[in-house]
Amino acid sequence: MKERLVQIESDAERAIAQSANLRDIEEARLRFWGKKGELTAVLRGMAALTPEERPAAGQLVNEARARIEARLSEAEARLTRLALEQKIAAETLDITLPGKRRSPGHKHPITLATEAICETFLGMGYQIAEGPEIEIDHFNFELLNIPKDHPARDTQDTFYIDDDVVLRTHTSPVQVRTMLTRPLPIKIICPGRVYRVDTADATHSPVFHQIEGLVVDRGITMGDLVGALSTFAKNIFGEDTKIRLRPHHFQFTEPSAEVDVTCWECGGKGCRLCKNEGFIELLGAGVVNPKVLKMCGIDPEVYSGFAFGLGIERVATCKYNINSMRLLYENDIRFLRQF
Ligand code: FA5
Repeated sequence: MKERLVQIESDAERAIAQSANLRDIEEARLRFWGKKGELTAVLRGMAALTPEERPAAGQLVNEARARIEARLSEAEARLTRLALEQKIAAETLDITLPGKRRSPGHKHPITLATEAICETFLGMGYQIAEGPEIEIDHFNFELLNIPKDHPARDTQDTFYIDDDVVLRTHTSPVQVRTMLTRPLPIKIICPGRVYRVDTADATHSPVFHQIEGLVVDRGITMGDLVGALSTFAKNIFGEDTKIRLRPHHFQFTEPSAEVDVTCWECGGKGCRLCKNEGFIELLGAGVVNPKVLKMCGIDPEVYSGFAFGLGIERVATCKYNINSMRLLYENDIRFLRQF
């Protein structure tokens, strides 16, 4: 039996030394230690020994088993390390390969124009107010002195959700919401999206953006409106820009005006861009109608105000010399990259 054990141990040593991977080790373990393994057979053979022979034989088998097991474990650890090293080597990143270039996005011209306009008014002490795009008829029309069936509604026909709920046609309902909720004096602007049943063309879109302005305090006059709008126009279009007010009609301002700025292309001399007018129309404005103040709970004998509403797309197309509003919505990357 002793010779047999020496033989098994030397076979095991050779098998372990020849193992190239973990599977070989596992096979070696089975060969000596499995159910039909060589060492297992020797152990079974001990049943044939006499009780006196058994302890010494058992010790021999145990010692051989411990040595073989130690070699197996050591080889297993070495081959595991080797397998890991090979895996790491195979997965090494090739940092010399050129990377994928990601082009960083940038702001859309409508956002750029909105930010420029807001910054100008924030610099003059205005605060930003907000209102919902889904508005009730009461705020969008009625409290702005545009009763149901009034012809003034025709120019701002919109998408009705039901008889009383509309997609807002202008940012003016935020005037009403502000007057009903904020303490006086009021000095706000409100940028936002608005909706109208307008056919898309070079100067119109059914969904567009406006910025509303509202100032209510004691002693506010048309002069304050002119001052605020000239500062705005100079900041956005350049120091030499002048504004011109043409009489107009809005139900919620009295008097009302449409406000033009001198054409930045020709400086007011007249050219193709301004259709020889020297001016380009930008917004609607006026002194807040006392009726509106009253409907919003403000005493028109004590307080007065001015309001204006400008189309952001109009400012963007003017400021960045874009000849059609449609380009702002097509999301053509070649166009957008220019800003
Ligand atoms: C109004 O919307 C008034 N709420 C403005 C106002 C506010 C007047 C406060 C007085 C006091 P109007 O419909 O003119 O007015 O629109 C204002 C601006 O929005 C226009 O000058 C134009 O620049 C822009 N605009 C109007 N319709 C469209 C459209 N379909 N697409 C793009 N811009 C438009």
